[in-house]
Parts: sequence; structure tokens; C-alpha cells
Amino acid sequence: MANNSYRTVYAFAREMHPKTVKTDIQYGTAGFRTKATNLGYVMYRMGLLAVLRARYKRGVIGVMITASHNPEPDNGVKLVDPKGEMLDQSWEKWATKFANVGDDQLEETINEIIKEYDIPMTDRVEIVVGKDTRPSSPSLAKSVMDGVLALAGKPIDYGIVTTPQLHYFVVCKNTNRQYGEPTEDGYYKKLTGAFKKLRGETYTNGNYKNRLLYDGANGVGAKKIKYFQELLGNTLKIEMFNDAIIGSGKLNYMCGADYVKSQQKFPTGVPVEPNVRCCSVDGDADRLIYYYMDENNGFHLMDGDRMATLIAGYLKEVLEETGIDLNLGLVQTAYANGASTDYIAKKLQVPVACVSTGVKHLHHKALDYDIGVYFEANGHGTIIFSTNAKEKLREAAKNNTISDERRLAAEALLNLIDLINETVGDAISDMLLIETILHAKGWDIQQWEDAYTDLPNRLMKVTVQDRNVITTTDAERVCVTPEGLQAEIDSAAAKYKKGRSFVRPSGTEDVVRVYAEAATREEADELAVEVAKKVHELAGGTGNPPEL
Ligand code: G16
Repeated sequence: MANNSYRTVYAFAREMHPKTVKTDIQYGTAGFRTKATNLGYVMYRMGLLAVLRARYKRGVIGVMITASHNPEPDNGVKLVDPKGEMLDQSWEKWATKFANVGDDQLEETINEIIKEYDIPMTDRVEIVVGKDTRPSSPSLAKSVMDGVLALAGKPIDYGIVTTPQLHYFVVCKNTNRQYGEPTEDGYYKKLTGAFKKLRGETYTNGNYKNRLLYDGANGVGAKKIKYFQELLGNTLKIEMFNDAIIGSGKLNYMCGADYVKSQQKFPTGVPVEPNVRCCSVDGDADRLIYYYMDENNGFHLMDGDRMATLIAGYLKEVLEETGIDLNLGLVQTAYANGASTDYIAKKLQVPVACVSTGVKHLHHKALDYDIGVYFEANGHGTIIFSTNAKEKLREAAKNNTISDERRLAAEALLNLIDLINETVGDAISDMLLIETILHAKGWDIQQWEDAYTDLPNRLMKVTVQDRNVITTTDAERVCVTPEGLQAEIDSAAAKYKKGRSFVRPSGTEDVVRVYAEAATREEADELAVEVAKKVHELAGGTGNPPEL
């Protein structure tokens, strides 16, 4: 099939989507991400690549235009594989090549990939395209669709949707609708239907109140929650804040999950009511963070680690009630608070694994378990159930020879599976799951917090000339280059009780990230600053040395 003529691809590229940037763009933690003005040609090329991938996999591929937690002028692209996972890592090198070759090399690159994978070029494959609320997204979506059409694929435009919605549509289509209806309506009905079944007739329980303050980050998460509100009625009273009009420049600005987690601050735009449960989603609604303000104006954060422990603990309890032997495991990254890892391993006695940042790594590792719970501390995560787990649960739910308790527990887990968006971390699905568990336990947010005490921690960003001078190993916990930096981190951390710190280049922003934790807030802050200054000194920092 190789050596076909794809001259129209070149013509389209030259005339409509010429490569405007000379420097190479890097495939990051979740695809390409940079200033929106530099992305037109990248999007066109991702449209081409999506068609090639879809023909190779003989399935539907998704393309999501979003820069998620980044500021409004940025944009980016996430590619979704047929099973709903992020683009397989073996194809990231092709994505990079497609993004960076000259316009006149596109035809040759297409022939190269066709030859390497023996891709049949006749199938009329579907590419589903979604976008977030950024003002740059519509024109970038058009570029993607031009790329799809240039290789005779069929673009299906889902308009403005959350990233997890797009993942859901891809899986629905690739499973012949077994996973659900590939429509927005189908998505809302699946999730809210399962939520209502789990909640039953009693909306409150013990200390649990069915009222939640919700920060939509002025993005797509604000737009879509309204459909949930309508369908949920009084089962859950979601009070929504931060729904600025598209193009206001307020997307993620001093609000949203990334701001709340990294600044450890209450977002603007949400009223402060002491001890009331609040949550924030990010710019494409794939991350979720819970928090509350106490009566002394003390801020309390319930991040991805807290959600992971609550969920894993609950699943373990219900699983025990079913009497079914399934292995449950939890996946974290180096950002996980040391106290959470201790709690999972020692108190919950659930096996815990640590992998590199990026849901693609966590998702992959979670597939090793029958029930794999994965969460990044930043609130990005979900739960995946193996086919074996689903089959055993279905059998138990129908089995009249076992006790009612066991059967009902199996039914509850099946309903939980419907509530969970297994394809990728989904802020709104995760929120409904957390609300379900708190309701089942009759807990308020303070009781959830009581499980363990977080070690104080601090995240910082350092700008350097080239963030790639930082390389790491051991799931990013050890810095390999620049030489000598790890020794400096070790000696700094050793000075503080329970001190731990690591550094890594971000894959979504042009910065180096620094994480530090220690026994007290002051020590965690001091350690973070000390390590950030070392990064600045040894890794070619720009601007002034970092301060808190
Ligand atoms: C993306 C990834 C996450 C990752 C985050 C930050 O999230 O999907 O897995 O944790 O970027 O990555 P980094 O530290 O490399 O910048 P999102 O929500 O921005 O798409």
C-alpha cells in the first residue's frame, strides 16, 4: 500500500495550514500543548494521523482540542485510542514526526507510516472531534477536520464537550454501543441513572448533606454540569459558580482544580461558607478537587490522594461483602502525599504502585488489577474493572443461592461501574462517585478528612532555558541530570523531618516542577524554595531565583 500519492495533503498543507513555526514541538504528558496561535498546522497533521491510526486499528479515534488546566491563550490536542485510552506511546514518535516535518515532507511521512504498519488506506474511518471553550478551539477543530478529510476520513464534530465525554463517545462507538449511547444525552443518562439507583430514596444520610458548591473553572465543566443538575433533581443539589462567558479570559483564572490544588487556596467566585463541601473541576473537566473552609478560615484540601483512598477503602469493603475473590490495587505518582501512601499500604492493606506522571502511565498500570484505582494527586483519575471482575459480579448479582447481602453488594458494584467513566479520569463522574460514597457512609467532609493527616507539601514552578536538561528515573523520583542536582535535593531533604522532594520537567507547560513535603508547613515551604533555587542554579534558570 506504500508509495501512494497524497499530493492533495501537501496542497492543503501549503495553501491552508502551512507550518509556521520553525522550532520543533514536543509531544508532552497529554499530547501537544502550546500557544494557540502556533497550533493550526499541528492540528491539521493530527487530523491526518488520526485517520492513519483509525485505519490501522480498524476503529474510531478521538481528537480533543483542549489545553485543559493551562491559561486561556494556550491550546492543545489529546488523541484518544479506540479503547478510550490516550494514544499508544509507541505512536507518540509518529505524532512528533508528523508535527515537525516540513510541509513538503508530509506525503513521504504518510507513505513511511503506511509501509511500516501496512495500513489499509481504503476504509472510511470515523474520527470524533471535540473541543473545550477556548476561543481558539473552533478554528483549530476546523484544521483537524481538514486533515481528516484530506485523507478521506469522516470527521464527526461533537462540538464543545468535556475531554472525558469525548473518550466516552469513542468507546461507545467502538463497542457497538455496549458501553453506552454515543451521544451527550446518553452520557448524562448513563451516569445520572446509576447515581440515582445508588442513592435510593434517602437523599441525606447521617452527617451527609446533599448540597455541594461547584466551581466550573469558567470552562466546559460549568456548561455541562447544568444538564446533570436537570437530571439529578433533588438527589444532589449542585450550586454552580464560575461560568463566565466564552472568551472572557477567565478560564482557569484563580479558580479550577489546578489552581486550588497547586496554590492550596479557595478559588475566587465561590462563596465561602464554613464547613460546606466544595469542589472544582479543571478547564476540560477531567480533574476534580474537593475542599472546604473551616470556621477559622482554615483551608482544607481533599485532593486526588484523598479521593483514591476513599474510593479504594469503600471498594474494598463492598468487595468483601460480595465474597468474590478479586485483586484490588491502587496506582499513584511521586506527587502522592507520603501519608496517603502509608495509609493505603498499612491501614487499607491495598497494594500500591508508583508510576510516572500522566494518566497514560497510571491507566496502563491499573490494568494489572481486577479493580485498578488510579489517581494523580492533582485530581486526575478513575477506576477500571477487568472483564473477569465484571463477569464475576454479574454472575453473583443473578445468583439466588448466595445470601442477599452478597447479591446486593455485587449489584451495588455493578451500579458503581455504570457511574464510573472507566475510559479516563472524569471530574463529573468522579464527583458523583465521591458523593455516592460519602452518602453511603453518612459522612461529612470532615469525617472523610479524618482518615489520615496529610504531610504539608508545596508545589513550585521554575522557569529555565531548556526544561529538557532535567531528566529523571525511578518514576520521576530521582533526578539524573543535571549532574549533582539529585545530591543537592537529597542533602536538602535530609535536613527536614519527613523531608521528601523531587523535580521533573512539566509536559504541559514550559517549566520545571518542584515538589516538597515535610513534617510542618514551614519546613515544606523552606524545602521547596531550597530545591527550586538549586534547580534555578544548576539547570539554567531564567529570571530571578524562585521565591514562594
Ligand atoms: C495533564 C495530564 C495529567 C498530568 C498533568 C500535568 O493533565 O493528563 O496526567 O498530571 O497534565 O502534567 P505536567 O506536570 O507534565 O505538566 P491536564 O488536565 O492538564 O490535561
